[in-house]
This record gives sequence, structure tokens and C-alpha cells, in this order.
Amino acid sequence: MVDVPELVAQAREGRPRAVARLISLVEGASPQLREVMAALAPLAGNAYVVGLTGSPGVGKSTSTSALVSAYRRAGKRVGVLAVDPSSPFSGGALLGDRVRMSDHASDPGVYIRSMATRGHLGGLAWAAPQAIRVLDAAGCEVILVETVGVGQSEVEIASQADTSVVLLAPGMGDGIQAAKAGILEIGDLYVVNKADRDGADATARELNHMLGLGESRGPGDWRPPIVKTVAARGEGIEEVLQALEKHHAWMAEHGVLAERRRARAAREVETIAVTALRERIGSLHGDRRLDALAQRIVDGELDPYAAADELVAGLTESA
Ligand SMILES: Nc1nc2c(ncn2[C@@H]2O[C@H](COP(=O)(O)OP(=O)(O)O)[C@@H](O)[C@H]2O)c(=O)[nH]1
Ligand SMILES: [Mg+2]
Repeated sequence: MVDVPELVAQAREGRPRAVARLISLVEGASPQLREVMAALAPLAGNAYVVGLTGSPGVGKSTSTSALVSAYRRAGKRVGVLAVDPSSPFSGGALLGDRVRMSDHASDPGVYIRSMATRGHLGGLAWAAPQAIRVLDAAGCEVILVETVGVGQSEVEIASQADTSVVLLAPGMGDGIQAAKAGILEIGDLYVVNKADRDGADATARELNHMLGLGESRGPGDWRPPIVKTVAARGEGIEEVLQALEKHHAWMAEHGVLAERRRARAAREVETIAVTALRERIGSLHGDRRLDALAQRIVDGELDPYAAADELVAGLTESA
């Protein structure tokens, strides 16, 4: 058994091993998970969570690393969570990221963690917010969450961030892909990276046009800015940081930040509750309550909907 209060105290002091241990407890769905989350609850809620998404190779890790440097210069403690929902392996795509992140390896003000979800999207929805909470409680003021864009999962990740950054690059056919993936609805900020390459202006123009098409904004509404960067050289990163700070301030001013966090917490509770319920129902196969209900359906005494209601009611009562 892990001494949770001690571990949390050490994480609060910024000890990386304690943070790593806590995230492992979360990832592994440890029996002590509930104790961990209860201990963290009063400590979390201070971090600004930024999600970065986009196709593989667009420059998310390079941008993340450059943003870490920029935030460090601003004196902020930073956490990085690299999530790869597409990969069943924990290495692979994330390996290159480690190299890109190695600049920050010796900086005690930065905590970096990779997470692979072994193909389970539901696992991501469930584990990532808990890992974010660990980093938050450990005193990270900014948490950057990098996800490989694979359709639905990036929308899911976007729903876990305060601000969503969508990255594109010229010549990747990203414009059309973006529209398809519904990416135009999730970005609070768009970055056209690899601006050192031909076509960056065209990509930015196309994006600007597409963003304008669906426009029905009123005065005071947020208009997602488009920033061009050369992340590999750190160019434009300061502008990205400024745009992030602006969006953060705008959200705080208009109650959007609180609203997003409530919606996020609600979804989290929903996910946990549904998972718990499903587990209980799953373990009911061969249970005599289920057998009895099934018999009544066969006998024409009960319809399956009424039986399901009865089953769910019974499950929550016995909890
Ligand atoms: N030319 C150019 N290459 C870049 C730029 N930013 C990143 N790259 C390169 O693009 C490749 C993919 O970058 P990476 O950050 O791993 O992309 P990710 O898969 O989205 O995380 C790497 O070889 C980077 O060095 C840039 O601004 N310009
Ligand atoms: Mg990457």
C-alpha cells in the first residue's frame, strides 16, 4: 500500500518521482485511486490547461517544447501530458517527443509525462483528466496536453482543455482535412506551423476563409486568431503565448472558463458513473435478479425497458 498523504505532500513540493507515482496509480486504475483523487480534490483547479492537437508531424511536440521554454521564461511551472490514443504502444510516436522534450529534462519547474491508452478511447477520456488533476495539484500553473489528431479523439481532448490549439502545416492537405474532422469547431486558436515552407500564407488564408464561413459571432465573442510559427526555430511562439493569455483572460471575463470546467467535470462524473454501472451490470450475468427479470419477460409479464429500469434501480439501491 502506498502512503497517499505522504505522496501528495511530496508531489506538492514538486518532487517528480512522487508526481510520477501518482500518475501511475491513476493510469493503472489502482485500488487506491479513490483515495488519491479525494486527497487531490481540494488542491486542484488552479492550472490553465491548454490542448494541442493536429495531424502527426505537424509540429505539436516541437511547439509544445518551445511553449514550455516561453512559459518558463515567464516564470511559470509547466506540466506536459503527451497522449497518443492511436498507438497501442507506449513508445513509438512518443519516443521522438522525448528527444524534443529533453531540453527540459533537468528543469525542476517542468514535468513531462507520456500516456498511451492502448487503443481504448474510453480509457483516455477517463485517465487523462485524472492525470491533469495530478499535475494541477502538484503546482503546475500551465498544463500542455499534446494529442495526435485522430478524428473523434481530438474532439475528446479538446473537451478536456480550457483552450484548444489546432495546428496545421502547409502542404499536408490539412485545410480540407480540418473541415472534415470538424476541427474548425474546436479551435480557440489556430497555428500554421512550418511557416518557413511554401504555402503557409495560402494555408492561413484558406483557414481564415473557412473560419469566416460559419461565422455568426456577436460583438465581444471570441474570434479564433491564426498565428504563423516556425516552431523548430521558436519563431512566433511568443505570439502563440500571448494569444493563449488573451483567450484565458477573455474566458475568465465572460464566465466561459467556469462554464467549460463545469461541463468538463460533469462529463467526467458521467464517464465514471457509466463505467461503474457497466461493470456492475457486466458482473450480473448469471445473477438471479437478472434471471428472474428475464423469466418475467419470457412469460410476457414485463417488457425489456421496464425490466432494465428495475435492474438499474436495484443496482443503485444496493450500492
Ligand atoms: N521546416 C520545419 N520543420 C519543423 C517545424 N516544426 C517542427 N518541424 C519538424 O517536423 C517534424 C515533426 O515535428 P513534431 O514536433 O514531432 O510533430 P508532431 O508529430 O506533431 O508532434 C520534426 O522533424 C520537426 O523537426 C517548422 O517550423 N519548420
Ligand atoms: Mg508529437
